[in-house]
Amino acid sequence: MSAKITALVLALSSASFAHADVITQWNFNSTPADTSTATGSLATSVGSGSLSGVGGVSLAFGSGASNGGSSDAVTVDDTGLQTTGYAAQGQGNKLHGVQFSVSTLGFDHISFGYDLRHSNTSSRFEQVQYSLDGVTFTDLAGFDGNAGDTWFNGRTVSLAGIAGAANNANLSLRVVAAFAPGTSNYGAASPTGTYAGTGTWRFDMVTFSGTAMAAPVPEPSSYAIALAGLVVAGSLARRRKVI
Ligand SMILES: [Ca+2]
Ligand SMILES: [Ca+2]
Repeated sequence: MSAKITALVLALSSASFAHADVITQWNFNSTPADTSTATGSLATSVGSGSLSGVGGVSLAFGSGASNGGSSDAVTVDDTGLQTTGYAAQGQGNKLHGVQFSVSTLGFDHISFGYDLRHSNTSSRFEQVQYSLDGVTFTDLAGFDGNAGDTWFNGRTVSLAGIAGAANNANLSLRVVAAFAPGTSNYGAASPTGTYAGTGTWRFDMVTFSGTAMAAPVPEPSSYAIALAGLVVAGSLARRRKVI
């Protein structure tokens, strides 16, 4: 195989193994860093997007490093998004939490991830929901935060199988407090705790990832023509050497 053909084959191979890119991320840290984890930023740290409390949940800041810490690599002034003001026991199932909205234009194989610290009295169960239009939300995955004052890092859900999540100008994900499965009540994160709407969830490293959509791929017949052309060129070159 000539060097030209080898190069072309390698180029075609690498195109089909594109890696995931971070589309948007929030690390909630102050920019520039200051001396207080009680101050932070709601602005994205990578890409663009917006966030908001859902169902009257209030937003503030708290340490991203306490209680074992989030996955944030920052060691000085690591802040998380502190949330509280959740529903009273037995009320508002899946209606209180935080919403994150981004554009995934130009990306497919979308995934969503976050770190979450549950306080002792916060809801043990999280429901992740998605919306393709910012209006109608659908359950996607649930998680169990079965310990209080504890970070659960690397929560990840894939939207690769959700038609319309890719290349979407208005994709929204919500993480909301959910009743314990099969019941009409919230569970407390701490096995010895009692749920209260004043409990807190603290987010960090909220991340949308995806794979950059390739430019239109040439038809296989185009590859064949290109390869044939190189083979002919290669054989002509060899003939000239023989002569
Ligand atoms: Ca700060
Ligand atoms: Ca942080």
